Amino acid sequence: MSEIAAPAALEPAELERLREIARRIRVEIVRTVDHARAGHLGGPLSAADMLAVLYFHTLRIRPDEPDWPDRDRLILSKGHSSVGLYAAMALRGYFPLEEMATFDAVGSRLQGHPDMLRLPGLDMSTGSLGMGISAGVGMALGARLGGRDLRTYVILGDGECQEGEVWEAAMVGARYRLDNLVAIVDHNRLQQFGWVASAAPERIPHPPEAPGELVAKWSAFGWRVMEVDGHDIAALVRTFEAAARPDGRPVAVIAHTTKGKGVSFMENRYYWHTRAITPEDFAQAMRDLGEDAPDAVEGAR
Ligand SMILES: Cc1ncc(C[n+]2csc(CCOP(=O)(O)OP(=O)(O)O)c2C)c(N)n1
Repeated sequence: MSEIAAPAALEPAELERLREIARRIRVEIVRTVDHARAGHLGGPLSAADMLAVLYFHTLRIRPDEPDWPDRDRLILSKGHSSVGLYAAMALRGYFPLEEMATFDAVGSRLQGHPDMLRLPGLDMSTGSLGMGISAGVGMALGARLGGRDLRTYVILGDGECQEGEVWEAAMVGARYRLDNLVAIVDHNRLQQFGWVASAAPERIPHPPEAPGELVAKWSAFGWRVMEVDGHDIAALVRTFEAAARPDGRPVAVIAHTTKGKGVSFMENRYYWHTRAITPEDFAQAMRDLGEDAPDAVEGAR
């Protein structure tokens, strides 16, 4: 019922480059949330690899011309993971990396949830879960009607897929055969307070999702479904390449991920969805991510 993209050659140097970018995105996520003393961690960390591949390999974009009409569109529908999106955008050159220090501050362009009216390069304001995919359907339909060959990518959370609006949009996307639309589900099996199944032994407030349920649902709604290890850079590259070959159906990429990926004590812990970081946590996180942090413990705040 789902596809797995066939292996394709990816230059070792390109693979290394993308891995390093994903690592740097994770470092920026932790550093920024620590500095702001607020923000989400688990969700952005789980999406870091897909953001690296999208922004540095897949998307047709011009960071110095953010309004370029033919750019691919990217909507982070799970807008609470904005800090990961900002890290990818800063590293890609949309704005200076130093600006990350303003994250979540009053007046900053980098709000806790993405605000397209403030930050050039954002295609959609998000934060209220469930809405991004509807906007993506509109953008994909608009692109087709306008004769533009751009693609629209929407990143959703798996918890977000509990929102009814997601499935209204899924119906419409299939109805209009929007094969220029790719929904990427960050399937980390956790949300704000737990869920689902074995990954959350501490707390399971919702009924466990059956294995393969998301695959079955998107398929039932008429979408072409692909599955991928959401932390395997090479697999993400070839999955997005395969997703770009149109066959008359919108594509749902179910990316199997780990919430908090890359920071040992955050992985698979729902309570790291959002939480303040202690100096000890920060030092450990930097070590986990391959950064030296002796100064940061003392000087971070
Ligand atoms: C409509 C709506 N309801 C509730 C929230 C609060 N909220 C923010 S993140 C989150 C959990 C999201 O879980 P998931 O979609 O799985 O994202 P991830 O695990 O990748 O962070 C919730 C309930 C929200 N932002 N929007």
